[in-house]
Amino acid sequence: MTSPPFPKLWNEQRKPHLFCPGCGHPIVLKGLALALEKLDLGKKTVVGFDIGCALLAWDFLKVDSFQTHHGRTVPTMVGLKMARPEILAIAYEGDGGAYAIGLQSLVMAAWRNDPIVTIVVNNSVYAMTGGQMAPTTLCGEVTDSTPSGKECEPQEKRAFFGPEFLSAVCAQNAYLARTSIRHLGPLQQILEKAITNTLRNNAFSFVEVISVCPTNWKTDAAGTLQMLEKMEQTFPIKEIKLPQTHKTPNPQVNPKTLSSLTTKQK
Ligand SMILES: Cc1ncc(C[n+]2csc(CCOP(=O)(O)OP(=O)(O)O)c2C)c(N)n1
Ligand code: SF4
Repeated sequence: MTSPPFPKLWNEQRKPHLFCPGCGHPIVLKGLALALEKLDLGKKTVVGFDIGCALLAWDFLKVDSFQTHHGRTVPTMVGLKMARPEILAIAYEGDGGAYAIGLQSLVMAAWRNDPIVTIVVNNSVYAMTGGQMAPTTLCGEVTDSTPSGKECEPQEKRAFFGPEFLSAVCAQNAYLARTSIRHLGPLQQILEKAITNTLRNNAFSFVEVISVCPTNWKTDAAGTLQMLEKMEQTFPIKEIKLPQTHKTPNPQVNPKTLSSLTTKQK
């Protein structure tokens, strides 16, 4: 029997992990670990985990980590990157933290082209606090604070599209994409591309990952997949902005690895 291909950055001593069964976070974290391992960046990386279910990941991987106030992981990681330019700074947060309480910080980081990678795990609700409506809640979705389903009239009340919104203010060499937990391969590739862009071009990179929260959605396995499909139909799974740059590559990253990166999304 072969053992499952767990990344070397997997912190086995801290397993079983703290997420609920069926949660999407461990898939995102596995994709991140595989991406860091492939680019050989484990020792250079610091991840800021926001308050929300993301906080349960603080010792999930063998990388240095920070715990920040809700919605404040982006400015914290920008500050760390300014103090320690040699590191790879990653901000990891939920859609509530990113698009509600932390939106101002996120917009300004994109506007200033701060050289950090931001990963937003979009599960359509404020999960840790019991499943209240978030900016990403779908039209008609029942949450703790929308018991009759979220109303979307007028249409400006519809779900918030994070990467599309940021594309209006970000710099030419920024990278913005949306992917899903459905396929680990493309998820890992998109994360590699974001990390590479930030290191090579000293630029802002942003990945939203469509995820699941069976606990707050109150879904079984089939219901969770159904809701994931609805999310993927609402939020386009694609690269939203590719970097346009002719800058010299940063020697921190092996050029062979860079040229082998593909961007195919299923
Ligand atoms: C400054 C501040 N405001 C509010 C809270 C309460 N709070 C903790 S987690 C959370 C919601 C998190 O939702 P999200 O960012 O979507 O992450 P998820 O739990 O869904 O992964 C809130 C409002 C807090 N901890 N700190
Ligand atoms: S509440 Fe939802 S997002 Fe949080 S750990 Fe459980 S399944 Fe995951």
